[in-house]
Amino acid sequence: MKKIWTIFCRVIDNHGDLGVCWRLCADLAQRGHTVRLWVDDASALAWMAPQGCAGVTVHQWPNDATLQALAANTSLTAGDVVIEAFGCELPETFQALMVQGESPVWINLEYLSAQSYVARSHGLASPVMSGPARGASKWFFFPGFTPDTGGLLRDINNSPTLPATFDRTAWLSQLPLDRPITANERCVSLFCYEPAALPNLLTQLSQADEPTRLLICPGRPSAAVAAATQALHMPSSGRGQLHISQLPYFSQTEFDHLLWACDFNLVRGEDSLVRALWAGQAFAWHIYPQTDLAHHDKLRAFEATLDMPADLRQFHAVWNALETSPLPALSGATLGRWRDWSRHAQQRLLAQTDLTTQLIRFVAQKR
Ligand code: TRH
Repeated sequence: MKKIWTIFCRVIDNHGDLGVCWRLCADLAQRGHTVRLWVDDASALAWMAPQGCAGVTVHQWPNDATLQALAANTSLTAGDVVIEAFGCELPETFQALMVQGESPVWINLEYLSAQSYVARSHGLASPVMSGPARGASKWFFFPGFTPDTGGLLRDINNSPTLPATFDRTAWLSQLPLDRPITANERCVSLFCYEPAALPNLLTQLSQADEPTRLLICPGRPSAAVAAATQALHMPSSGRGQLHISQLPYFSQTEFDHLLWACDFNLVRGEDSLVRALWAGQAFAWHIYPQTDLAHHDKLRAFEATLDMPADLRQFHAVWNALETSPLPALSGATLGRWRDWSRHAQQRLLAQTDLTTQLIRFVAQKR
């Protein structure tokens, strides 16, 4: 049965909170559900989802007065399902609305991790101990990489995997770049925070046997590359075998195409990691760094769960500053092996039920 879903999202930093929520909203809507997204900063949707999505309405995170007025004047209800993304606290007035009449299923959608606590905690109930919804229960829903977790977002409308019909050359040739990409250049996309090994990567690529086009995403990656080229006294467009080009912000759909088109994708955070897995090209992950270094265990769990090859683990150790040795060399043969591993991981994950399907089933059991 089609349902009304209410999703609350707070943008903590970067683009992943909204990126994940938007993919979920659009996927639910494309399956015929009605979705209301309440978000405190929707500005990134202007480039992430410029066309919007039929069935999804976007609202500014409400204050209590707005909610009270809406409830009084428009008979706003909590809907059938309420998702609190990444532990963002729901407004108290909305919580009060949720306990009037038939209560919606209340889901806390958590961050993605391959660590073992995920399977243990997925689907557990958490009693609400205080506030207007005291006595109600919310349910933990954990995305993950194994069948005993909530799975990964894999939207039904946009093919997340590389289709045979995708024309890589045509797609790359329409990019607004400073210089067209030539047939012999291999393409590497860069979406990262500030990796300490970035100068090492630029130096290595500039001295490699094969020419490389490094395609830099805007924002933090672009700033990090500017700082690294300056420190290396390298021209901002690269030198030797390396040519550096700046990318515009893409929609999520076009961002996926970037990952399909490149020979090696340097991704970060949560959503772009999942999309790199679906793209099935060689990739490496810059994990979101945490001050208590909790991301070290998270990274190792990911490597172990997907049975990552030793030299790619070594690349990750250096790229994520767990080690300070030079990065493994990115030869064509190495990237080819990493691509084979990535496709194997992709096939394994495609055999599992996707997150939205699991979420819909979970909700049906709870209501
Ligand atoms: O931006 P991120 O670093 O987000 C992070 C992580 O989610 C992290 O786990 C979380 O704690 C932190 O945010 C708050 O990386 P991520 O998750 O890959 O999100 C980026 C989103 O931006 C993703 O949905 C893809 C999208 N994107 C585009 O749509 N177009 C673009 O041009 C670019 C560069 C990104």
